[in-house]
Amino acid sequence: MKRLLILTACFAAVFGKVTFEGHQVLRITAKNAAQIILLKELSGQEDFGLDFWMEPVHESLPVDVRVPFDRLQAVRAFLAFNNIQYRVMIEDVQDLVNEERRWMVKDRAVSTDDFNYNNYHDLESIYSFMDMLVDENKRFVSKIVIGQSYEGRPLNVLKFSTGANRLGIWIDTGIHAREWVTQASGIWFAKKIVKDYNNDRTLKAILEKYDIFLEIVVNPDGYKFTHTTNRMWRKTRKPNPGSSCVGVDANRNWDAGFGGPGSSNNPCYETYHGPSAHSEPEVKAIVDFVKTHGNLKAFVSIHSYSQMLLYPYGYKSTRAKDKAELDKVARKATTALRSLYNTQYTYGSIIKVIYQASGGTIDWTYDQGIKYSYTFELRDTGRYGFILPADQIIPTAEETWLALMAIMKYTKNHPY
Ligand code: BPX
Ligand code: ZN
Repeated sequence: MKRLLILTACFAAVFGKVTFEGHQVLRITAKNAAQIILLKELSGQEDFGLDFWMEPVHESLPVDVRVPFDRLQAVRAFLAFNNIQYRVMIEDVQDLVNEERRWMVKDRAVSTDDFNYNNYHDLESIYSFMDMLVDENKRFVSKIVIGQSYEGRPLNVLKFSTGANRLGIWIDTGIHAREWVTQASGIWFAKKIVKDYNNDRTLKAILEKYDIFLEIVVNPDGYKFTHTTNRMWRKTRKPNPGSSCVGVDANRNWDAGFGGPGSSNNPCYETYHGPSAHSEPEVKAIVDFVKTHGNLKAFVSIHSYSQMLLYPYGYKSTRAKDKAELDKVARKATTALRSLYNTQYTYGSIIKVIYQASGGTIDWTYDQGIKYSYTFELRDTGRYGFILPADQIIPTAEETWLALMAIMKYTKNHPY
């Protein structure tokens, strides 16, 4: 029976879509450091087939893990034997994935006005959205191709600009493929900017001093793969020589404490840092853009989930030089965010609020001199995790926009 299940899983992986029938997401709450050590041992067994959505780090943070059907009994027994508490967050992952797919109809939008913002879209639809938006707003919006993904897809950045020689604000979504609410929010932000530019005085004032650069799909190969093959893909899609495991964690690939704690040198891990800093073309393209531009003043990189607003550092416990100011702006931003739907965010430095993580995006941008470097972890806090229902896309984007506006407005008033 077990052999049959493994065979079925391999078949799905090679010949079609990976399915998650009977997979559960468990939320494990460790009582003490000893239990965390036990959970780390479990997560270190890469061939055991568990997918940690939230890694074990410290007993103050819950651990979320997707457990394949044929591993459930063993995991439950392990937890029970060690007296570790847990509850089932998602009864059947495939049910949620099916529900998500039922909503996703093929797009036939011919303009950005009839685009369905309250839905998830495949890569082609997102790319065609960008082209429509540029076509409709030729003087204000343009598309820059900053490079090519490993599989040869264009890395598109939308540029919102009302004049020459401006300072810059960068926003990106979708560096991790499976964090679908981020790409969907990125689409909504793009439309919001063109809609509000003429009505919102604050946004107008921001755009009089700054260009906004928005990369909606930082990791297009991974995003494509989450649609065609494996909804739970996180990394890039570059093969790793000498390993059958594919991809690099693009949020461990930056030259900021590269290869240090909180990243893995095992290509089969979700936090694999890659063979060298900036080895991934998707990361290198942004690195080149940041250096060539030379005048970005804010850099916001958006992930999900956990409802957090984070600032440097992640790779070291040293306080950022501007910690007090970064903290103040984070408070303003999360307060603005909460004002809409009462969504609660925590904020602070990466290493304090989540965990030590080396080679992360905003540690690098901060060390390049971009003071207002932030990472968001959008909704939710784990009820649905990466499979956030589509009816939460617009509310998530709306509330996040208030936080982004707070950061951009502060940046406008404090460019140095
Ligand atoms: C965010 C910024 C810098 C370093 C780490 C993070 C947390 C982020 C990650 O581990 O890369 C968490 C996430 O968005 O990937 C969600 N997750 O844990 O899967
Ligand atoms: Zn992420």
